[in-house]
Amino acid sequence: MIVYGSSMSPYVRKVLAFAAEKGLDFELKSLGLQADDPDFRAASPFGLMPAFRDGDFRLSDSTAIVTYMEAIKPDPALIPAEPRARAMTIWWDEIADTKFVPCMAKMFFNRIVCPLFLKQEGDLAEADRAEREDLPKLLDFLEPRVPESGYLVEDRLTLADIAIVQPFANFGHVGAGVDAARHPRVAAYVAEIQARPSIAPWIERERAFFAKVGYEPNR
Ligand SMILES: N[C@@H](CCC(=O)N[C@@H](CS)C(=O)NCC(=O)O)C(=O)O
Repeated sequence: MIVYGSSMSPYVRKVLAFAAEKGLDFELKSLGLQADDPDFRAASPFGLMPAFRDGDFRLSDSTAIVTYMEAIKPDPALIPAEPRARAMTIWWDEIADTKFVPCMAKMFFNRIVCPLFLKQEGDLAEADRAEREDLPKLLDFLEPRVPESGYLVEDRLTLADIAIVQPFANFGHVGAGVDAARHPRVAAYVAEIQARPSIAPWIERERAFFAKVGYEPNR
């Protein structure tokens, strides 16, 4: 199995973490945004990462890819079978992809992607506004929904947790950490899930990259 993309993308890191939690054997083919690699393009017609290949089967979109992984290797179950738990898991995945990631992207794109990869000035005002106005609203939403168990669905690890914590790694990269005094449950929850061996090494690798290129969050 091949996953195409960069772990810096929360969508890609979600797939990498999911595959690792499943114990699937995969290789990451590292690519930048809109890469023209023909294998990547064959799997991702719109040029979005992650893309995926298993033999002659090609696919893109993180949720589609993890759905395939769940079907070919049901154990351990990361997308529950029980109807309500299953629906809630997909809901959390969607919240991650359509609420948390777009908020994070305003900061990550303008503070990191623009200066570091595109060699152009980012819209720092937009990044600051997202951090000041959008992020606290999302954290206020999440704070009362983090259960005592430390898992969002079925009191055990599911795709819901794997998806929701990914943008938080990028929040960290851009210097927008969670204030544990204001959002203590979120802070503890994110730290716990991110520490899993399926996730932590990717974040470490990204931090090492930023340290190597001398990146300091530009705010
Ligand atoms: N819904 C897709 C979103 C994928 C996506 O937007 N990936 C971004 C990177 S985080 C990308 O490849 N962007 C390149 C572009 O927009 O041209 C998924 O879940 O995989």
